[in-house]
Amino acid sequence: MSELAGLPADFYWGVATSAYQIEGAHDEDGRTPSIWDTYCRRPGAVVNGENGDVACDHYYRMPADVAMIASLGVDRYRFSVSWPRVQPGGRGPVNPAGMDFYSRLVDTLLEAGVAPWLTLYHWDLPQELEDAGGWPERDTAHRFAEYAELVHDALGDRVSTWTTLNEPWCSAMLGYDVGRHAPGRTDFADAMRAVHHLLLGHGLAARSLRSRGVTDLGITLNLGVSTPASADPRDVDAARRADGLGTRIYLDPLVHGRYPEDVLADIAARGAALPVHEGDLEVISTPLDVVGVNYYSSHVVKATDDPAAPEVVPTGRPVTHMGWEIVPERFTELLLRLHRDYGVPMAITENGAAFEDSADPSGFVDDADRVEYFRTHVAAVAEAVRGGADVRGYFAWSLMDNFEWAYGYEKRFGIVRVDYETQERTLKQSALWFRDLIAELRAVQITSESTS
Ligand code: IFM
Repeated sequence: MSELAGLPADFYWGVATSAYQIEGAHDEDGRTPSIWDTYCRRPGAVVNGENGDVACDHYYRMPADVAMIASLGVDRYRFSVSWPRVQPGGRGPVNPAGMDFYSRLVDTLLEAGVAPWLTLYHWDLPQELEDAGGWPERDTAHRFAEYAELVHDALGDRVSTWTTLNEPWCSAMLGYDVGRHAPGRTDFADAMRAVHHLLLGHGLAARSLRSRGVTDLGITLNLGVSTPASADPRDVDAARRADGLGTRIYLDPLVHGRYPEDVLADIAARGAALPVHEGDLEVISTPLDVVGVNYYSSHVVKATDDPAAPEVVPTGRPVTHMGWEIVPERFTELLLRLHRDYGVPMAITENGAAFEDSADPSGFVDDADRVEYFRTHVAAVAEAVRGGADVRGYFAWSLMDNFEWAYGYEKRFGIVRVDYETQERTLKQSALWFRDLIAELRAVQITSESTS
């Protein structure tokens, strides 16, 4: 408990999921395909040819899932809305049946005493918008803002926390440059256009939500620390580039209203550009109430002959089932750096780990490795808070095992085990640990309030 000293009394705890990873019901009640439905059908794209057609069947098991969330004692639940479920095709009127699912979800959460934290976009772009060019097209940003308004019309009376995008780096780079995520395109110039239009879409939606009275508004970024492998100026430059395309290209325009000059130069050297129009940066820098930080790992990078492709050097630290090194101390470093360079309030909107779980006959998983991951990372957050970082809450990724994108169902991030044959949920040791941690912290707070 002492390693958590310094966390404010109103620090909030939650669990997180996203629509495509858990909902299933992929073609029901008027939902149309997203880019992920299409990508999953591309041979070889996803491990074992898996997809989110059924996933955790959350669409039909939502009431029981919310009861399970509430049983953990969390303050908040972070979920995302599936755009093609509530606005099939990405244009036109709302689909009442699809929106009704989220309305019921929000009501059920509120009745259970859990505050909803809504993310508008966790990667499931309606396929029709991709067919029209996807995020490299400017119009997609406008479609996104319109979609945000539809969702706010329906849920704005009950949801107070709104996140526009989840991890735009993944949408742009994995989706349009590397091709390991939907839509699976491989063109760096398109990826750069996507970066700008994702940010523009965020800004347009943020403006609109603000004008409707939203006062708890943010964006979520996946961030880490890039450390040079040596003092060799080439390695130092490789780390600068990684940080430029991973962190500063998002946070500089969002917070300071400008793209970093060195990053623009790197992009230009690769024959690409950010398609910035007059006034865009003003829109993109609409003030934020919270920056969501998703942290999993950090990298040591070494230059190669191709400046665009630095090598990630293993440091020998233990890794998760994703092969990601476990480096909680870099989490502290990251949060302190974000505080120093951007000065924004933050929440940890995702943190967690996949491990090779083995369930006993009752379905229980004694995931000591995951507990240790959470323990050290929550402690790293507290250390950053003691160092001055303004971090307001922490969400474990993920509530339950789910569809891990190109890895299918092979990688399990849940604190709750899902048996995909029966859809049975079983709390893992990490869920019990998380539940007890929250309860203990509350008890300490209540005791200190009553004695002060
Ligand atoms: O499962 C993903 C999530 O959808 C976005 N952040 C990273 C997680 C683990 O890869």
